[in-house]
Amino acid sequence: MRPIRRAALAVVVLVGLLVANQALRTSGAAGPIVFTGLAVALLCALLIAWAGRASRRQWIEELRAALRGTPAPHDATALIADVRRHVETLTDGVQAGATTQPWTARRLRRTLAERLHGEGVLVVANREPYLHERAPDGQIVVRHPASGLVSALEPVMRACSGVWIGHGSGTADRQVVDAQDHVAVPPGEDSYVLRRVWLTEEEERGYYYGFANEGLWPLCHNVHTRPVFRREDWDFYRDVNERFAAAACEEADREDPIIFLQDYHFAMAPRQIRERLPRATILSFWHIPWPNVERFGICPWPAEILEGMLGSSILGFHTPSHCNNFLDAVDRFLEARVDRAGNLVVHQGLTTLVRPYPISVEWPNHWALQAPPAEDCRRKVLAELKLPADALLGVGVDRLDYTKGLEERMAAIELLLERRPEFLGRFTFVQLAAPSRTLIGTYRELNEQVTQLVERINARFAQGRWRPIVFLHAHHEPPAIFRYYRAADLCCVSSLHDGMNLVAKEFVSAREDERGVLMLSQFTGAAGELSQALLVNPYDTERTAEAFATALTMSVPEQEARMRAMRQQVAEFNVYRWAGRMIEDAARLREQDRVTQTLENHVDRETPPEPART
Ligand code: ADQ
Repeated sequence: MRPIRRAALAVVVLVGLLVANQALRTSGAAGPIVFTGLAVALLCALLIAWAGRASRRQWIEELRAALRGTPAPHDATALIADVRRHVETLTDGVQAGATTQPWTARRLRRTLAERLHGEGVLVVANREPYLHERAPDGQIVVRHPASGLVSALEPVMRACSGVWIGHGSGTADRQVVDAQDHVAVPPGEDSYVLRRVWLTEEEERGYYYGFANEGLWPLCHNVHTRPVFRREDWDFYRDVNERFAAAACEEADREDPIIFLQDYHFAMAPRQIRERLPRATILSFWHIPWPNVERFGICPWPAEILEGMLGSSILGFHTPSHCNNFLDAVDRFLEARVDRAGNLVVHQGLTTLVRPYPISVEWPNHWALQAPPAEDCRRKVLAELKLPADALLGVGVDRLDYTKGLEERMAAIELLLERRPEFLGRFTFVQLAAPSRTLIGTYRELNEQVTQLVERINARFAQGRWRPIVFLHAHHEPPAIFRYYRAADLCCVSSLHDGMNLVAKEFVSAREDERGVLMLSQFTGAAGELSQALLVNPYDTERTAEAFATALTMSVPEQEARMRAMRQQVAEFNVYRWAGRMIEDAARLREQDRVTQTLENHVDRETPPEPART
């Protein structure tokens, strides 16, 4: 094909696809408009492609042949059939997306089967969903890690099947894998495969504790903790990303797999995978906030990180403001085209869709379904804590992390008890705090500070056996956590900055009795969705203390009205919707990619070779 004709075709196809893409993006309920946009765009591309490859004389000959009923040398039937098939797939998807049916595990499975032809998903996440640990009695036990990412993604994998590639960090992890480092999970259900990647202590220190958690984690959270960036950590980070990228490619059984990368541990992996599998559909989700551009510039390798991430086909954040911050960073640090209206970045010929996908919890929550009724949970928890039946109970459930605002929470409880003595001896706050990242000094210091603060407040207000704060510094398995959620009169989330915060949504999902009050920091992504919570600024100790008092004295009808509204919100915007929307977007991208491929293949096949130049 002549270069000029190829270029013209490429432009037309591109325009066609962009029109279709634009129509899809602005779709919502406008199904017919989308359909028309798509059909017109594809038809234009098809006709011009077909017409463009023949000269005028050929065109007339083909027309005459067609009229005579004899097959033309450049019969477009195959092309039309192919394109029609792709248009049908695309419009099926648009119609499926426009349905008002709620998102469930079943619908997610169906979406995968229909839109991605049942292709399994390859998930890459640092944290594994199940750890095998050697217990003191020598038995191997299974543990669920304290991680919002795992809580969200695990139900999605149970629904979708596929392979989860994660760091094998349990003490007995090696004992249970096969020769491919695979183990089927969940134990006893075997819904999907866990592939474990092994890291040396040195690698873990540099990549995980160093670059990811002393560098990127504080960089992305506005919590006034200085990020630490070390050259050797950065080297480990890139190398370990390469290891995970290689593992994902090994697990792929096709040249265009769907690979779903999780979080700030894998900023470099999208491009590393793209280099090995150019046709892969790569989804990346960043589970923490993305900082503003000045803050991001603190990182010594901003361009490398952005380029790594732009290997993704789709890049998801929790909120539009995180997306905008990311686009600002691309604008500042890369030579790239940023299309803000279309949420697109085009960099070195690759297009990445950058969109908000607010994460959530499964609905109904299987831990809530297994938990005893609220009355029983309350009785059991009060008995464990040796509290009377009329005690007022608050709960906090967090990893022990400086972003979660534990000290601010304790300060507000102290002020509450100082100002409102009627709660002395009546209100007990139980803090479940999972040890986290304990190799990092800042986390060990936080542990010290919170422990001392709790001791001081308890010493100040103690009455007989009663203490205002019960600090349970330990990992808790989900059944215990859900028992506390159900037993409590209030749940307090006081993060100083949080991408989403799933504890808030878990609490709501646990309260089918429609009771209990959620106090929620305004600096969480969840605050944008759960407006019926008591929103607090954790830096404002006075108002947070007042909010505790409001929660503890809230009438039952008001609790029910607020909880009902929040339950509706979380039920509808659940984690299946989160995953489903990303999968639908991925399916559209794949179909668009296939249309382009089909047109190119047909044109290349049908075009006679150019005469050799003399
Ligand atoms: P996290 O910072 O881990 O998640 P979050 O979303 O609140 O925060 O999830 C915490 C999870 O750990 C919950 O599932 C909770 O039940 C569990 N957990 C908390 N304390 C525990 C304990 N003591 N023992 C055992 N389990 C405990 C990151 C981001 C968040 C984002 C999620 C998901 O920081 O902003 O919401 O990813 O994207």
